[in-house]
Amino acid sequence: MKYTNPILPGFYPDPSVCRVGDDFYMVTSSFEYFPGVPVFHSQDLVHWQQIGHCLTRQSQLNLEGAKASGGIYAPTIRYHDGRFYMITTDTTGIGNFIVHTEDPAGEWSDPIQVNHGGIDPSLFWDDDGTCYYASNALWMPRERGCYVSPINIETGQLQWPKSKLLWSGIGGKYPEAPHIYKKDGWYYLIIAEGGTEFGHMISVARSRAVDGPYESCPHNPLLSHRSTANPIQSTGHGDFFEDAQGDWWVVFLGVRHSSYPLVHHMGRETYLAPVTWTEDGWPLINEGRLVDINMVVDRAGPEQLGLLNRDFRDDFSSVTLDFRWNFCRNPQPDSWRVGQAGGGLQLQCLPEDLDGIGPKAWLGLRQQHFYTTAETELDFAPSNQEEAGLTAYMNERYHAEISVVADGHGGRAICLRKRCGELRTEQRFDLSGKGAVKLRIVAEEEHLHFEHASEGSTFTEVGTMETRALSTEMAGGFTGLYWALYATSNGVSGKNSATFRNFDYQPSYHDKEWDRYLEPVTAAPVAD
Ligand code: 6LW
Repeated sequence: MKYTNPILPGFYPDPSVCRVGDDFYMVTSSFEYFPGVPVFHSQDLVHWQQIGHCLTRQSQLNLEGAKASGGIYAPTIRYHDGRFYMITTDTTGIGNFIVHTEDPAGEWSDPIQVNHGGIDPSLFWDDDGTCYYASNALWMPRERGCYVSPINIETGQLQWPKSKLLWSGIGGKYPEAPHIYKKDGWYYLIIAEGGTEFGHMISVARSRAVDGPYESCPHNPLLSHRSTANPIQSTGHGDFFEDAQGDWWVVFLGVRHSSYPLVHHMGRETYLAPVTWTEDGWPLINEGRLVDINMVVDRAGPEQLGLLNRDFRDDFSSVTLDFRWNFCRNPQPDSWRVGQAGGGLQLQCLPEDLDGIGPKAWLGLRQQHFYTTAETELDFAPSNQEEAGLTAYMNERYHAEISVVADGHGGRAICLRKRCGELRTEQRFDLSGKGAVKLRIVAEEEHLHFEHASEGSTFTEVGTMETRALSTEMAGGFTGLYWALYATSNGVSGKNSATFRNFDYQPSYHDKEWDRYLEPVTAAPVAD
C-alpha cells in the first residue's frame, strides 16, 4: 500500500475513526464553524469522502457568541450494537455531550449532556457491555490527567460519584485526548501530551483492569516529531483502530509549515500511519519511525502516491450546499440563498463585518493546498458602506480580502483590506463598468495574491499578503485558513444582496509542495 499524507489536508484536527465491516468513518473538530463535526467515509483509508456532519441543527449546536476557536473541540466516533455515537465538547455551550444515529450520513440525535468537565471525551465498550467515558480534566480543580467512569449511554449519567484518574502521561503538559482499547487481555490507554504545538506527542500505558493501575510503555512517546526536520510537525492527538484484516492503524493530527522559523496557516491536518505490536505487547507507530508525507506500507491497499487533487467548482444551482461549505457560527436563515434558477449564491449585506462575532453573511471552505487558486464571479451593486467579496480568513482579527464597494460617486471600486491584529490597511482601486466582477486569490506557499477582472478583461493583481501574517502562530487558536464569500453593510443596515455566480477552487496539479517529497514522476496518480 502506498499513500500520501495528510489524508485530510487543511484544517481537520483531532481525528477519530471507527469501523463497521469494511467501512471506516472519521470525524474531526469544527470549533466555531457550522455545521459542526464533519463525517467522512472510506473503504481503503486513503480516499475519504465527506458524507455529512453530526451537528446540523442549532438545537444541537448554538454558536452564538462563541469566540474564535471556541465551540466544538475534539470528537470521538464509536459504533456499538447498531448505533454510531459521537461524543465531543461544546466549549462555549453545553460542555461534553453525546449524539447518536443509525445512519452516519443522516441526521444525528439531539445532544445528551454528560456532567463531567474537561475536554476530549471518548467512549469505550468493554466485553461485558459496560460503556466507559474517558476525558481529561483540565478545567476541573483536580489533578491533570485522564479520567474514567462507567456511563449510562442513554442518559449520559456517569455511574461513579467521581471519575477516577487513570494516568497523567510521561510529563508533557496537557495530558489529554484519552482513548481506551482492549487487546489480548490488556487495556491500552493512549493520550496526547506536550500541547498541540511543537512538543506534541502520543504516549501509551496499559493495565489488566480498565480502571488501572496503568504502567507507562518503556518506549514512550509512541509518536513525536519534535526537534526533527520532518516536514510534518506537531504530531499528536491520535486514535487507533483495527481493520477487517486485523491490522491496526492510527489517525492523528500534524501540521505542515510554510516558512522558517516555522509557521503554519492551513491548520492542523489529519495523518495516517500503521500500528504494529511488539512481542511483549506494546504498540509501535510506523515501526517506531517518524511518519512521512509519502508512505509505503507492507499491507494490501491502494497504490496512491501523490496529492489527491481536489478541484472543486460550485455554481450553487443545487438547493443543498456541498458538505465542504461552512458558515462562521450559525447562519441567519434568511441571509443566504442557493438553488435559484440560473444558480448563484445570494448573500444579504448584514451589518456584521468580518471583524465581528455576530451573525455574518459568510460562506467558506478550507484552504487545503499550499499552491491553489480560489475564484468567484460577483454581481453586486453596492450603496453606502456595502461590500461583498472573497476573504482569506483565519479569524475575526486575522484576515485579508478583495471586495467590491461603492466609490461614493455613484460608481464602484475594488477594495483590498488586510487585517492583522491591531494593524489594518485598506486600499481602493478603480473599477469601471457595472457588470460582473471576477475576484481571485492565488495562493503560493508564502504569499497570497489578490486579483480582479471585469467582464472580458484579464486579471489584474492589486496586492499580496504574506501567509505568515495569517498563520496560527500569529493569529492564535486551533483553526486554519478559510476562503470565504461574504457580504456586509459594515455596521449600518444594508438593503442589497450580492450574487456570487460561482466558486472555483483549483489546486495546481504539479503542486510544488508535493514535488519536494515525491519520488520521481509520482505527482500523477499511479496507474493500477
Ligand atoms: C484539543 C486537544 C488538542 O481538544 O487541541 O491537539 C484541542 N489537541 O486535544 C483543540 O483541538
